[in-house]
Amino acid sequence: MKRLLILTLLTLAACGTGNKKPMETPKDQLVKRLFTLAESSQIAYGHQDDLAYGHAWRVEDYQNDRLERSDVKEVCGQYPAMMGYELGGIELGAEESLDGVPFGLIRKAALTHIGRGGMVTFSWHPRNPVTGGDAWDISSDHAVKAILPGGEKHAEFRVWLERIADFFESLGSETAVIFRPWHEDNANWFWWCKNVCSDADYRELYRCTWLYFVKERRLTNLIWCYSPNGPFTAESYLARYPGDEFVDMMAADFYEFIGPEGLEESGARYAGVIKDMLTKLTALGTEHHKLIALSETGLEGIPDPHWWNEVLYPAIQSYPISYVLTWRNAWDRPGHFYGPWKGYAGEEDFKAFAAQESIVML
Ligand code: BMA
Repeated sequence: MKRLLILTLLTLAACGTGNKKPMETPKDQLVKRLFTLAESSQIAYGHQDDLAYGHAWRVEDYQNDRLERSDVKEVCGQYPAMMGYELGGIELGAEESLDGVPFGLIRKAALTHIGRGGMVTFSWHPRNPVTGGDAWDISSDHAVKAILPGGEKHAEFRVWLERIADFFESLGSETAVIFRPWHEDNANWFWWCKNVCSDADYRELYRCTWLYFVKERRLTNLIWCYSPNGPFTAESYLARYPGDEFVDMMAADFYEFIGPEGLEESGARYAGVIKDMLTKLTALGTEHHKLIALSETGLEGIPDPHWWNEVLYPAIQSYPISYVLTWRNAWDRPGHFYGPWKGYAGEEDFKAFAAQESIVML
């Protein structure tokens, strides 16, 4: 009898909480989904601001709009798997982003896309906290110092963080998204870039943002993406890396610009840099156990009608990146587009790209 009792107790203990697998959180599920893509040589295609506007159109009355229109879908019949949205301006309590998109529309677009089975990544180009200029205002080398703990703008910065954290909270506790703050930091065009902010201050800025969101606000549904600009060496990539505890995804941005040498050469040069970056990201991701991605790329106005299949696809196709995102199709600037749209010269080329074996649409 006593032995039976002991046996029963042991069995119960084995079935107890100690043996239970912890519940998978929405963030765990999204991380798993992105790793699965990468491990199966699949790359999710992403487009910035896809449901909010496109080439020569925009959503006017978002509350009564089902957000079905998409330049990408009009070309290939499918939505992108990933969509990017931009939060610049939210820190000031503004109603609309720096690109004139209401934050209510951004929230609805993100939730609509996720509801359809898609994934969302957020960028943030906040104003310069010292000069009041935009994110590209590099006239002061004091902006980051001023908002760090001990700086004269720190209290104001905490209000900024509070506003952006409120936005993420409003997406709901079941919604996981990628957050990609302080990007292209190794370049020289934002007030948090290398030319106006030391490596140590940059790392503190990123960590400070993470600490506020994760530890103070308990926002645990964000995949933290670190994305400097290309090209880089492993050393220069890591020089400002905030640390494994603060980052889930090691990504990078890089665009093609057509130089005086012409289309073909600039395409080849761009592809060479992309391959070099992705080789390094592959090694870094393996070493640090992180997801990797090409978080922003493109060629403004895509003048090469074969760009998608002859330049972009061969450059990315053999790397384990979870997604590639091309930038926005501005509704009010006809030449400022990085994705396809109905009527653009490379429509057929994009269709073939979306149908490539390694490319995943929604
Ligand atoms: C840039 C341009 C700008 C835009 C900014 C933030 O690359 O597209 O027009 O304001 O991104 O979205």
